[in-house]
Amino acid sequence: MAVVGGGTKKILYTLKTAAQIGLLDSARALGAKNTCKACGLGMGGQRGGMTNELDEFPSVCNKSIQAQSTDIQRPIPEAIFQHSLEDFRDLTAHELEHLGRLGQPIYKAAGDDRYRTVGWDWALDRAAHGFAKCAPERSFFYSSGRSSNEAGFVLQLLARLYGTNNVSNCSYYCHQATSEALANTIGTGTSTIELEDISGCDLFFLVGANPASNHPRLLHKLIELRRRGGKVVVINPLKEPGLVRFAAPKMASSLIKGGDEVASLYLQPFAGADIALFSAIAKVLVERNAVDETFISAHTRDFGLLQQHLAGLQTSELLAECGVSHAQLHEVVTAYTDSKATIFAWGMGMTHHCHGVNNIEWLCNLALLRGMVGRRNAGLLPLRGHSNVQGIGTIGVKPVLPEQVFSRIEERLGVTLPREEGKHTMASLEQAHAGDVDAALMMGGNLYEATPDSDWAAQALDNIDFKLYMTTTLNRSHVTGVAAGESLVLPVCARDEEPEPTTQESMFNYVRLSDGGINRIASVRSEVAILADIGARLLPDAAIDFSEFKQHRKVRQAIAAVVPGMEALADIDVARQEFYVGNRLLHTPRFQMADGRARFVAHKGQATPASAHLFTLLSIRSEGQFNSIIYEEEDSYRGISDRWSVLMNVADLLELGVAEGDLVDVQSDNGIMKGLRAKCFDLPPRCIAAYYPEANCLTTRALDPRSHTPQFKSVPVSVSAAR
Ligand SMILES: Nc1nc2c(c(=O)[nH]1)N[C@H]1C(S)=C(S)[C@@H](COP(=O)(O)OP(=O)(O)OC[C@H]3O[C@@H](n4cnc5c(=O)[nH]c(N)nc54)[C@H](O)[C@@H]3O)O[C@H]1N2
Ligand SMILES: Nc1nc2c(c(=O)[nH]1)N[C@H]1C(S)=C(S)[C@@H](COP(=O)(O)OP(=O)(O)OC[C@H]3O[C@@H](n4cnc5c(=O)[nH]c(N)nc54)[C@H](O)[C@@H]3O)O[C@H]1N2
Ligand code: SF4
Ligand SMILES: [Mo]
Repeated sequence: MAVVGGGTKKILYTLKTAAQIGLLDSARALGAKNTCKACGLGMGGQRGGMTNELDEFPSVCNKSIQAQSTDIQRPIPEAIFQHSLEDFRDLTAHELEHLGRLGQPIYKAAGDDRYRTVGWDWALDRAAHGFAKCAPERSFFYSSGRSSNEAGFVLQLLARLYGTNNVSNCSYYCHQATSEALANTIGTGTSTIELEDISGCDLFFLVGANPASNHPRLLHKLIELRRRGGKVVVINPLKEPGLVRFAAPKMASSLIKGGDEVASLYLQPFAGADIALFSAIAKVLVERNAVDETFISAHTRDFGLLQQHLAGLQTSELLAECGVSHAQLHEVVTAYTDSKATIFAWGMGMTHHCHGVNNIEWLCNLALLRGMVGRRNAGLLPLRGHSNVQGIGTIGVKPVLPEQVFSRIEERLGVTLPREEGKHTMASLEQAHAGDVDAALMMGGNLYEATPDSDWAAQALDNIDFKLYMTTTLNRSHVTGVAAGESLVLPVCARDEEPEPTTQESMFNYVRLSDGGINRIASVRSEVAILADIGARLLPDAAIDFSEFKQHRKVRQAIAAVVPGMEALADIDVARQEFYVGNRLLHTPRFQMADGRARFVAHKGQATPASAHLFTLLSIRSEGQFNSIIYEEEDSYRGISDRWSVLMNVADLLELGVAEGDLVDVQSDNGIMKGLRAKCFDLPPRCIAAYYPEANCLTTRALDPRSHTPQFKSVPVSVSAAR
């Protein structure tokens, strides 16, 4: 097969002439006993295919099928790698992902302009060499949330025995604010409810999330809730069409009538102004004596502080700050006081702000005020992103291990771990940008496109001498920010191809077992085996025999021995018994705080810092993407056919003299997006929305000081008609 020169998109031309693109058997994939790879809601596992933990079946989910679609591709033909990095960078994210599966290790030497395929033995030696020649404190290890508990555990142990706690995961771009806030208020860091509790609640607050696209099966639950007379309150600046009405594919009755109503009440505060709204709700609850005094005095502390704080606020000022009317405030408070069992759920609209932790502490305040945490059918539900992001955190892929896990690893595995505090994701990239990182391992994910301030991110990554990626398909990180240093990319099995079973934890704290076992591409390897092989080469004298960890059961036994609540993992492959992580679900008000009481926290809303930019940009996801993986251009629920679009309020369009469909430029302190197609949308004035990851050329590196999460959803920008 010849590599064809000339013109753009040469690689695609090569592929076309080779006619090699094709799909491998997909029918088996959908029926097999594996956890759904896409979102954190959790589906499949030992119940099979699309069944959930309540045995609800069948419930086809578009996202799950999309996630399979890139895994079941044929391997990328070897000749493609004769192309230069520049050719690869010409491709769109969609084209890169759809070149096929990475079938063999590829390597690029420092300064070279292209990858070449290499053998496994050579690649593993090189991987170990890349870390052996650097000082551990000048390295970091990152994992996305698609990898298994087993791979995550071996990754963090490898890093720590090598000598660094610089171990982080994508939750530092995602739900870290949730973990911080919940630890500070109720003493645990995850959902207090299980899926079944949604079947028993009568009110559901859905704040800063768009599950119609991002957690599709949640919509069935919300429609069921509406049908039994319950209410859904949506709080979101953007009027999401999929949260107004939704046609649930599982429900024939829903499809026939053209969809069901989802939101009973839709509040649209200004972006980033939610705390003003939450404060107003809390103030009215207190003024109306509609708080649960018995619960507050028996199970909480610091209510006095909150009362004092609320007394100093004016309701009308709070409403002016968030742009919600008195009538709507009255409606939401009435819905809440009428409810006997309320659930609060939230997503990235809460966490992607410099006050992300404060936002979530306020949601906790609202729940605690009416005793809605620590009982059946009521509680707190963070809507997690990746299908195993919660598990990756539970088993220790984080910069600071809980003291108990740390000491148990040392005692029970007979090793000594480093004591220095590890760095979170952005801190490691800052270190890289300063030229102080020599080696990095990235298991899954797409750090370049996930990070704010794209040019800066590329530079930070390019400053790392040796980069090791583990992936199923190619993405922009493998071809951007790799020009200067050495880069090695290893092809891994997808979840259903794992040679041995693996486990995953859902956002309801439910641990599933995936059988794996489908052999699509013989030359790819399991993440656990790769890490164990690197461990054996890099740390031959370690107190742990990494080769033993190639047996996933051995890894699970180690996790069960050191992570409290995970004991049932030890024999899950024999018992085939999926389980809830211990001490997480809160069906009684016993909080894991020193005094057993949950805590109220009183923060002011965030004053918007003065800026020359008059608009605030929210970066959002479309129906046709999973993070940086773009499956299709179209965003069906929002009726947008082109990702290079910007959603704007009609008054702003008029003021700029721009008609719907015209092109506009959006500029921040970091960059510019030129020629975005204006789409008239129902969102507050001066607030605009554009798609992530493209919008990361505009986002800034401002972080929430408490969770270190970038403010992806409140970026100061200017908008003008395209020149
Ligand atoms: N199809 C699909 N599914 C996915 C993903 C995907 O990319 N595609 N990604 C996965 C991942 S990793 C994650 S984390 C989740 C993300 O799922 P979501 O949490 O739903 O994430 P987003 O779409 O980024 O943003 C959610 C909503 O926040 C709103 N919002 C923005 N700013 C504010 C604000 O200041 N206040 C309030 N109240 N709302 C605000 C936006 O309008 C948007 O509707 O989805 C997971 N599932
Ligand atoms: N502006 C802006 N930026 C954001 C966000 C936003 O809303 N706005 N959202 C943030 C959020 S919530 C998140 S979670 C991050 C996402 O950040 P990441 O998790 O780092 O990125 P993804 O795009 O999910 O990674 C997709 C890649 O994972 C690899 N992959 C897929 N499956 C597997 C597998 O089974 N094993 C391995 N080893 N690799 C696999 C493939 O290379 C695929 O291209 O982005 C963050 N960045
Ligand atoms: S809702 Fe999430 S976990 Fe369930 S099938 Fe869809 S993508 Fe998978
Ligand atoms: Mo996420």
